[in-house]
Amino acid sequence: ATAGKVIKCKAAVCWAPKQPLSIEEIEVAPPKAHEVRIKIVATGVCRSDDHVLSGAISNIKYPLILGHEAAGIVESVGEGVTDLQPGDKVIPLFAPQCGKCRSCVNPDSNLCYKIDIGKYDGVLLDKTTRFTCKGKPVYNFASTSTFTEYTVVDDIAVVKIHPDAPLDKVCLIGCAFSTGYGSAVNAAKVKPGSTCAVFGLGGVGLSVIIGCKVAGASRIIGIDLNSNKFPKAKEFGATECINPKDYDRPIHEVLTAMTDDGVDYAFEVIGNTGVMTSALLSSHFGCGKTVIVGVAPANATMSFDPLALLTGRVLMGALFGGWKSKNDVPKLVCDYINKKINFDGLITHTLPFEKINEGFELLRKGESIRTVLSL
Ligand code: COD
Ligand code: ZN
Ligand code: ZN
Repeated sequence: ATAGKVIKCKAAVCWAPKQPLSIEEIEVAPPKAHEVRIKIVATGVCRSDDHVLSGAISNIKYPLILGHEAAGIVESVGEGVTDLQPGDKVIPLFAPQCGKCRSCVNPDSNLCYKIDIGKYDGVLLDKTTRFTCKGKPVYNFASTSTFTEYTVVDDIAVVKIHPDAPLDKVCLIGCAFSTGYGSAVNAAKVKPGSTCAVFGLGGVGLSVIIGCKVAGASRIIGIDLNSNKFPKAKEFGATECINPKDYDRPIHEVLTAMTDDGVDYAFEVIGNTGVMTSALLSSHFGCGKTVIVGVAPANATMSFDPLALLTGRVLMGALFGGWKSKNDVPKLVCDYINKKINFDGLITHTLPFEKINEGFELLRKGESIRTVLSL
């Protein structure tokens, strides 16, 4: 009944940084060719959304609708959309997969050229947006914009998932879980019996721990400045947790002493360039691998003695856990349904969509791992 028509609905509009999101009535235009209109059912509150709210991302365009970790149901599709139909359960993809660009055709890369993160053009592929509020266009965020009852995305930025999937849980496959878990099993390729160090025990860091455990690591050391994060980390599989504040020497020295000259795999899941160097130096000089998962502030640089790499260490990064989103997200959903993976414990809070600002407060106070908003 709504197909082909403009939908009026509620959305959390970000008019400017450093102020609460405001729940507004917006208009959502019908999907154009190769676009999909989705009814969002559940969406998580992620640190990256908060980075925009805090003003940390300078090249973003306002007003916009944030949110990129979600699950929903297709309301209608534009011309030429062949892989989706109304009623399908879906997950929007902030890391799209066009299937045609140099990265998409390379089996070893997942960084599709059509990704908007970093560029922050804030529009769909046709360079316009489907949202308006109070007569003004409202920009998209991360190809997805999920803090709204309805959104429109390009068909390369959404994928159909199994009809049995619980949307209020699998929304985390849209960001936190996949990013962390894939960093361990895909990017680092953690081996059985190995020793891992995970710096930062937020939702993404805990998902790295889940991945290390599934991969068979025998020691998983969690590192965080907030010791309140330790019980949860241990629940997910950390064998030890340490707080840098409890030591008067650099944390990489503590770790190398604990691990017979360094860990096999180190993960930076904070976005702090100093911690990135610590992670690198915590890894074994001859065979350690370090994966950067956190996004550092704009213009930040990392510095270290290149000898650190010359002796055999590997330093790499991965976005969205290295997953090719359209191919891999449905498989991760099936792994969840079949209980091969579980991340329910990441969801510490659930709130109605209207309380979205409370969700951000919980994240800022360090009280929540993930808040899932229901629409
Ligand atoms: N040393 C040790 N621990 C620290 C330090 C420090 N110097 N600073 C902060 N911490 C701890 C905090 O106490 C907290 O527990 C943890 O680090 C960070 O957790 P959260 O809850 O703030 O963040 P997450 O887990 O939700 O996400 C963190 C990322 C940095 C991974 C995230 O913001 C990010 O960059 N994501 C990956 C990039 C990406 O894919 N972006 C696109 C969509 S998200
Ligand atoms: Zn995210
Ligand atoms: Zn591509």
